[in-house]
Amino acid sequence: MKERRRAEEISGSIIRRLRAASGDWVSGRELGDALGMSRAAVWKHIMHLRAMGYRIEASTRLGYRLLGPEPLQIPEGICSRLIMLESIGSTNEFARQIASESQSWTVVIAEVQTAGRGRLGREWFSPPGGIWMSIILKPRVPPSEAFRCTMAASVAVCRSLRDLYALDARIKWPNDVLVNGRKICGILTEISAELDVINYVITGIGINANMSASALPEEWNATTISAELKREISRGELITRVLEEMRALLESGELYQEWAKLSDTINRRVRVQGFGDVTGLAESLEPDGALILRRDDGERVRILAGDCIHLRSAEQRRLDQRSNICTGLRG
Ligand code: BT5
Repeated sequence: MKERRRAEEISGSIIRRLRAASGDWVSGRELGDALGMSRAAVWKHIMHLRAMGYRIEASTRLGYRLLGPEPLQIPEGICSRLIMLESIGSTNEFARQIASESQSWTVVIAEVQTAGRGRLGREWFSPPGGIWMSIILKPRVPPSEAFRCTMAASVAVCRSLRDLYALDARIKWPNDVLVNGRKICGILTEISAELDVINYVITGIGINANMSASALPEEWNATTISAELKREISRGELITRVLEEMRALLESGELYQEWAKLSDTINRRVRVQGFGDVTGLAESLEPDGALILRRDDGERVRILAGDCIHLRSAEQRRLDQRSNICTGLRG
């Protein structure tokens, strides 16, 4: 454990030095001298950084240089405090540790997460180039309304992706943003509360921004902004827009309506797993975040949380089969 932490510190220090050179070369000897290690040891750390997703060019004559991603530029005053980290286990975990003594709208952003997490302890892959951020909020609402933070984050991400890049972003209940049916963003809201008051809420937002889609396993059915647009974007601009939108949405009386409007889940056949396993038609969404599902036997159920799989409708399956037959004939 100690060794791993030491290795992480060295990697962080190499990245800081490469970043300070703004894309220029830094020799292996210079890095070795600064860190008190051999050039061979520096090379080992460079390999480790590459495995984490950093794009580092190496030349035996010139040394090393960092290729993208661009440093984040976020205007001051967008939040009460902005903490930018090179590498951290999880921004949500970091935020949790400082939450009690932090003001509402403290934002933590990391270039890389080494133990990024999804819901129920699942792993969240967080290489360089993505947007990994957590927002500490202290809303004066009962704990049952904490879901509004997830709502606001998902609507803010959708609107930003639509307005800035004309991407057809939609919300998959309860906490994903999809583009062309593929996951581009995941949201994890964690809360500390008494029975009737919220101490704090931490809303973690992970957006696959400037990352190659090939780094994401096919079975995740995921995509990235740069893969959709075939170009890289300014992450600073996107973060700024998401935070502005989110703040306005949390204060607006239209949040639930906007959230329901952007839903990709309504009117689909879905399977929801969590507390039980239910299949049926997603009929509507309620202001507290619940999904109303009509089961195949006609009974309506109200579900507050779970993993939702969009199933293809019988009609869609028929169309797909027909097009397969057509392709077969052509082939
Ligand atoms: C989520 O969980 O979608 C919530 C993700 C929240 C990530 C943010 S990043 C900043 C903050 N700090 C953290 O530590 N977390 C938050 P869930 O619905 O449980 O989805 C997790 C599943 O998505 C995994 O089991 C994988 O199948 C898949 N997955 C993992 N990494 C992914 C990625 N980068 N893009 C798309 N899918 C991914």
